[in-house]
Amino acid sequence: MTQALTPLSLPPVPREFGFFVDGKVVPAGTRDLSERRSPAHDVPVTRIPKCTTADLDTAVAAARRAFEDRRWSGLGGAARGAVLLRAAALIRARAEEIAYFETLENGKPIAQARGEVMGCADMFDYASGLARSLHGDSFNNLGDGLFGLVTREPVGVVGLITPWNFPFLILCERVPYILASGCTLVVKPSEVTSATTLLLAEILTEAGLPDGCMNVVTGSGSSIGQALIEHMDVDMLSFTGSTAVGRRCVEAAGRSNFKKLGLELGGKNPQIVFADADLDDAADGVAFGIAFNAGQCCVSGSRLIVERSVAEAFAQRVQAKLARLRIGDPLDEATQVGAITTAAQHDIILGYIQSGQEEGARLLCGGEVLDTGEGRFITPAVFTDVTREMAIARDEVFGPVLVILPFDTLDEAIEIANDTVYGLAASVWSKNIDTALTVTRRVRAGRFWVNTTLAGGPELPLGGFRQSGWGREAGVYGVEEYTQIKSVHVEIGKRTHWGE
Ligand code: TXE
Repeated sequence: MTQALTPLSLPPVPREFGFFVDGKVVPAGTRDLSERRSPAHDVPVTRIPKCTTADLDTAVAAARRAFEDRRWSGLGGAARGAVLLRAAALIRARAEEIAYFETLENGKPIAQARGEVMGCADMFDYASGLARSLHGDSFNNLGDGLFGLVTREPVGVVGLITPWNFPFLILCERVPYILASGCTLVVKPSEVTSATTLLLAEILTEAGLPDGCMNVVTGSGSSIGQALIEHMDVDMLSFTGSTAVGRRCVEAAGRSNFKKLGLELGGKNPQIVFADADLDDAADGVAFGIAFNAGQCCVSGSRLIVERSVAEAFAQRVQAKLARLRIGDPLDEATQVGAITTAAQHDIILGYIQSGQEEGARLLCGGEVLDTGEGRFITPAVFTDVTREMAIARDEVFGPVLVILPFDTLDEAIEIANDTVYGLAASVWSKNIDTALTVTRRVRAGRFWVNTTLAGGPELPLGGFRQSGWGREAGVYGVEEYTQIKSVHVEIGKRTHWGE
């Protein structure tokens, strides 16, 4: 469904949000508010309450009550699916409002934000079917006296912590699947991009989700986030963010109640380009892979591993594609690359661009701060003469910084691609099916693209190998992740007594 577009302007005053517990918006009251300024315009756009740990306890208690009295998990899958379908329709109906706040808080282009919101509605559509099809297994081969069943049950109360790069998309890659499984949840969105999570809570209530099934507490990672990961009454935690905080989640689970964990962490993802690829397609994909969302993607293709015979010419093609990008005001319909979301991230990116040059890499293009008079924008940087030891080649920069590493043989390409602690995503570009499939098999990554990049949808799962995380979100696997398995042994006829 498309909506009539009106020219977008900044809000005259920041919109104040409450947090969300037990089916109701809770106004900030006497709590402090954090004011979010648009990273592209540097004006205040939202005000969000800083919840207390007592607020978190109230939210977890509401989710616990809603889980234990079976008001959600006790419904049939069809009834749960119907709520998710209604939510999908309401997301589409409010797409313009959601995209607007996503752009204001995050700085991403409005056209991109709209596309993401529509993709999110599709996640709810898909998950509604999963609520109905989720099932276990049976064993009818245990002899005449015994029948075996394997059933799936929702894990319980889920804590969900999300980052600022795709606030609504990452949320919707998880929430409909969590709800399809029958779990209830408490979400802690990033403190800089909380608005659209609060809108989703309203939408789900309007769609008929029973009170207490989706709660949202807002505030900082170090206070509310830390309290959530340590909470004794949260059965599972799904965390997306930095590797450092992912480690804290593992430690906190060990210190508290051994809650089950799903983690989606960093990436340093290879784009492997062979000389026999369609080089124009590949250059387009590589430019998109590093500049999309201003490079602030866990799945950004930040390492270009390219066959030496074409490396120089290919770098020029990528440079030409990047030079044509329209970077700037994210409220402009034509903008392709928006702002850097946080001041801290802006400093991190510029720090890497400087350290790359200090370590001896050559800055081929970009890496400049755009002088727009307001806001934070960096032009995509491409580095050559890079060695694998350099920080720009090893660390997740989380910004528009591409490093080029040439290779001579297929084995060397695979070896370079695997020379990272991460394993989130990878792309291979080749017209030779043997080459493409060999690379796909041997490079360690949870998501793979062949002759494309950053493609996705609700059916295919997300998640990483190695230090990129644990577990999978989305797809059938995504809903199963929020279930636990029970084995049921059923005696048929009279039991054989012990000792007889
Ligand atoms: O992430 P954090 P930040 C990477 C990226 C970036 C770096 C820092 O490299 O430069 O992380 O970004 C919450 N207990 N990625 O600081 O801190 C926080 O409030 C519990 C990659 O923003 O990990 C937010 O909701 N929660 C990544 C969420 O964790 C805590 C996406 C993510 O914030 C917490 C984002 C704590 N102690 C950043 N501290 C990806 N791979 O997608 C923070 N949080």
